[in-house]
Amino acid sequence: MTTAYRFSFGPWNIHTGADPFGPEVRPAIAFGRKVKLCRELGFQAMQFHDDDAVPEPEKKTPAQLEKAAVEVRKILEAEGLAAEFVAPRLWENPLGIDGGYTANDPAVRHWAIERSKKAIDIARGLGTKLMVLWLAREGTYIRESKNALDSHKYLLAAINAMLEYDKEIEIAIEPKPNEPTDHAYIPTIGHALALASQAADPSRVGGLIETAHALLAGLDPSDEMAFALSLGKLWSVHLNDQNGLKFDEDKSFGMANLRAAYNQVRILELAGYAESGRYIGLDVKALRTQKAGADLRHLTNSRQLFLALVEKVRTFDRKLEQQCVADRDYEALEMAVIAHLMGLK
Ligand code: XUL
Ligand code: MN
Repeated sequence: MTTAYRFSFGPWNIHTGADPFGPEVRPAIAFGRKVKLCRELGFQAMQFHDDDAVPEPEKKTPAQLEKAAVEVRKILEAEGLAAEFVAPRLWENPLGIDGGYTANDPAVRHWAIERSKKAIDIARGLGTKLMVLWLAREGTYIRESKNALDSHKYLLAAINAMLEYDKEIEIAIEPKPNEPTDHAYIPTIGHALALASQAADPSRVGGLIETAHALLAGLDPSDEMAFALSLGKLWSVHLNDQNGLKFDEDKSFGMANLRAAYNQVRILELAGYAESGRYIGLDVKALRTQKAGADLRHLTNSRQLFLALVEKVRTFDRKLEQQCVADRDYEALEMAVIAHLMGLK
């Protein structure tokens, strides 16, 4: 088993099982315990929404935010952990009901940028330079309700305001095509990196690709990753899985489509992602049916499967691959991949 990869997850990936149709089914686990579990389960970093780290950021000054975040950093460091990134959580605040950066109300757009600056203050305290933008409600349910031409300008303005506020931070856009909105702006990594190229400092804007989000856009996650990797822009991943076009399931990595999981690992291996020092983030959720005490398997299973697939990629017969490609015998190549995954001789 390789140890070169570094893993992360967020506090929201250990949760009570509440969903839109029912309440909590497992007791909440305190943040301090989650940090300990993070290390015990073999992870090296935690991911944060701004208010995962510091509650009610709007009520605090930059100095207070940074100070509070430094305290969280100490809790992490006591376990040998780092903070991977901070994401401004605009979508849970009533102000952001119709989006933040792309809201029709200029006062809301202003709030969204100010809140994002507060997330940057928190990132400073936590000791990370990486900000993640999941553009949750930046889209529409009713197409005519916003002017999409303006929306894209507003998104760029928000990104530029963040880059201007702190000259060190880097922004990874996490594209997703839908949910909670009907249609989200910036649905794919192509959109994200096109927007990045127009930013005031394009070198500080990249992407984070989540398996399920790419699948919801009808795209192959490994090709989405390859596109970003080829441009040096894959700054994190949210590996998970997704059983077709339905709600964002956040299934354990590889559990719906093992072959697609293998190909995601293959592309990360081909690109030398482990050596880049970037993390393998697992944005997975325990099934609601899991009992308390058995509600961490989604994290351990995903990590274990990832590492097993790294071995599969590394032990695939390269000569056979080259021969199949040279012969243009892709049927043979495909069977060799499946046989390798299944352990057939
Ligand atoms: C939503 C999602 C978020 C982001 C972080 O689908 O994936 O958890 O990863 O804000
Ligand atoms: Mn995610």
